[in-house]
Amino acid sequence: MIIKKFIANDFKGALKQAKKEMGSDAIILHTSKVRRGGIFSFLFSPQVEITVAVDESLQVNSDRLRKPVSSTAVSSTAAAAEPNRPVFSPQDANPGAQAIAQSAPGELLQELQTMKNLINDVKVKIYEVEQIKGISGEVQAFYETLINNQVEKELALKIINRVESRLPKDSKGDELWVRDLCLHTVQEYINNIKPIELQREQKGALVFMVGPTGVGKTTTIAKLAANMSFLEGKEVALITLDTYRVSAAQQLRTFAEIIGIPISVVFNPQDLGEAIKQYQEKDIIFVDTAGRSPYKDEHMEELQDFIEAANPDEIILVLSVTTDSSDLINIYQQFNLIGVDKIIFTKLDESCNYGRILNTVYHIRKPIAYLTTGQSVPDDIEVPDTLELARALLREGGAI
Ligand SMILES: Nc1nc2c(ncn2[C@@H]2O[C@H](COP(=O)(O)OP(=O)(O)OP(=O)(O)O)[C@@H](O)[C@H]2O)c(=O)[nH]1
Ligand SMILES: [Mg+2]
Repeated sequence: MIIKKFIANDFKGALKQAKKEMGSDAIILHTSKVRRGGIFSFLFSPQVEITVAVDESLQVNSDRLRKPVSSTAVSSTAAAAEPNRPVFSPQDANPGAQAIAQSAPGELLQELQTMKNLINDVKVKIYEVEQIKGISGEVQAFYETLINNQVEKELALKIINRVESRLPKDSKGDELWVRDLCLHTVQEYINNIKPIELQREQKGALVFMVGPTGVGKTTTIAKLAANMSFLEGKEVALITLDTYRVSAAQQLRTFAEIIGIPISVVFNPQDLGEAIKQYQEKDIIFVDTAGRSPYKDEHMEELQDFIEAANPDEIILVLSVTTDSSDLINIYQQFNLIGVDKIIFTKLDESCNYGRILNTVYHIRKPIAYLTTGQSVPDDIEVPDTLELARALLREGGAI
């Protein structure tokens, strides 16, 4: 395998150079923006650098007319890519190897671990390269952007494979076509949007807001209650089960007073039924729960007791996008033991990692109800616009 870097003023130029020198089987491994050197570098916009790989055996077999690749090409992962050649053989060892052998066992183990990780990285990269082989350059560039926006590799590969299979042959080099198709395909993965919808004749709709500590449950209830009350003219009531901290119940009480809606503080499941009955004529009752660790059985059992006593119409799990994808999925799985109908993602203003939203909904397959984008009540909440979200996922730096 031969790996080489190409720099040009834009992606198209770099890709053209790469294709010319490396052939059309070349695969883009990485795309980045680089600044020119020199004291006046700030006067110029950054250039685009692409790292491209080509499988030599494939080159010889499939395109005999192609010009030979220049001898300056970097051939760093070549050994790993050849199946019959050991990835690390004594002959290849650098002069430092003997010194390593003489060092303390702890250091040696650490060195071995580093090598193991390196080999693993190379294996993953080769798998990735195998997967995107044959995919047109423009689509590969979107793969890089998805990865940079924290979309999982497996999912990003799925998306670009779907795009490639839909791309008409005569549109392969057409950047606008490819972009539209990518947008449309990403949108398909995030199109399950279900905000709270109250039926005209329905009264006393009961909505529980659950989730880990500090994700924004109380603030989100305040935003929804205010918007439903002021903008939609709905009758709203609040119940809080968060009696662990004096300030918690007070926080929601203050919002309720400002909005001008009733609120009850409930201490145990037995009293919850009474409170709900009291608000049966309201259009909607929001129940705020205490932020609990999803990994503590006693916390989840307590929440379950409240939910069994109330039998809510909807349980909405509130998740913050400042949490890692794998944690988001684990948290969901724990709360889903009680039952989760929808998700609200909060704090989009604090993170550009929208890939986490895509990863999470891809794995859990539950609808998104709302996104929240700041601390302001009631403004910083919205029903997701899937096109905007897809655009953010396909944009370098990703902000909506
Ligand atoms: N930046 C940002 N901050 C938010 C957002 N939503 C809530 N917050 C802030 O996050 C902090 C915690 O919000 P709460 O609403 O108290 O969170 P909670 O989930 O009710 O917390 P507990 O009840 O303690 O579990 C507060 O400072 C909120 O202002 C958001 O969309 N963006
Ligand atoms: Mg709270």
